[in-house]
Amino acid sequence: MRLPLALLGAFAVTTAAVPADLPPPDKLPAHPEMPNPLVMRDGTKVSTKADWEAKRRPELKELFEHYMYGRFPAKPEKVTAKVLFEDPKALGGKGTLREVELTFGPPHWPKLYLLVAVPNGKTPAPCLVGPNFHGNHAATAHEKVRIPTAWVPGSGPGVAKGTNAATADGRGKQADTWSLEYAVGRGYAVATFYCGDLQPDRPTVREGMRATLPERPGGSPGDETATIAWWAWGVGRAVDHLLTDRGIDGKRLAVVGHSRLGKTALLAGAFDDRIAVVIPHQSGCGGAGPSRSKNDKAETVARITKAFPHWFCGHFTAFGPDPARLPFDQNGLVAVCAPRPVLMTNAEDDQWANPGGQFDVLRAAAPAYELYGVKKPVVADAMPESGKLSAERLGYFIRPGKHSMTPADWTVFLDYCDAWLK
Ligand code: GTR
Repeated sequence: MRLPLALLGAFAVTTAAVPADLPPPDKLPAHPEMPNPLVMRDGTKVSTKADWEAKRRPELKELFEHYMYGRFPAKPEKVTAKVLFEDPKALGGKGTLREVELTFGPPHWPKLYLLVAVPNGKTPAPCLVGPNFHGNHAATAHEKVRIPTAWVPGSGPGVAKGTNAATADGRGKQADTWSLEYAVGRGYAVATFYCGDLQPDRPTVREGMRATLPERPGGSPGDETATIAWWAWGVGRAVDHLLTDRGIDGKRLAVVGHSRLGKTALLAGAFDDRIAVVIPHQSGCGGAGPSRSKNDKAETVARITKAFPHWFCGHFTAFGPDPARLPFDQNGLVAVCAPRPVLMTNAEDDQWANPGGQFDVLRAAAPAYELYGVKKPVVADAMPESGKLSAERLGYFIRPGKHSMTPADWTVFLDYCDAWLK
């Protein structure tokens, strides 16, 4: 059942109803190890694909909504698109670049601006879609690309000191991060949007999509839709549009995101079955990294909920002192993606994102894939060697270097997509 939360004119954001009997975090039993995704709350183990799909998978999704990301908003009734510009000879003549304004609510709601690069002469093309940190204008120097008017992080390219306003100085400064020209050269479309247009990345202000929810007396309830869930929902709106774009093959969509947006990519993939391949890049805690971390250099639930309380719902903060009480770990979220391919990509110097813990998560998600008859979802018991892509259905990659999304990472994303989408 889906319940309306905000009724504004003809539009409503609805979110899933969560069973009333879910105990508060401190009343949950502790599981020191990552829980088996196939074991139901009542202790029964599902052993068929039918029971997984009808019982355990929906239960897991509800648990993730209630205790971690907040209620996942439903699809809006309608998404309208207005093309802001189109250049058929962009990206060194290899691609068509367009920017589309997506509206899905009344005029005062945020809009999503989707930058779409499509390879010329190779359509309908598979497409990687994902949110960006600083604005579409940073992903390409193309002068027609819109500069965000919403709040942007002060650390972004072309943002003057002491301001949170994007400027034309940022144009193309993160072209490598999105590698649009390279991707179209390999026959892939790429679609990206600035996450802050939907939900600015700051904790204290009630703005963006969050402001469309009714204020509740006593503050936000523990399961209110949090920032990462709004970003992931935005990926779904981009997908709504991409499915109407004749240049794009809607059956071959991959979601990609870096770091906090990698957490977003995993959640988006888990909650939107239209996405065929899921690539959380260096996503760490709250993404593909385990909440029950055994790596003392990695980010913990306590640290992340203190620094970024708005990324998760209120209940998640309560698990900081004792993550063993979580009724799931991130292997459960990967399991929700089954049988679709998931690739975790990492860097050796980025221990904060817990590359080793992510490999454990990958392995602990395998039982759900096995229900679909996938024989060896993960390549091996040990982490693949550095620089070598393991392109299994539960794929893994680690390279030398640090926390960043680089052209070399795009080579790996697209090699993996070649294996699963070509
Ligand atoms: C860090 C945060 C990480 C990661 C990263 C990023 O400060 O601790 O969880 O999300 O930011 O998004 O770049």
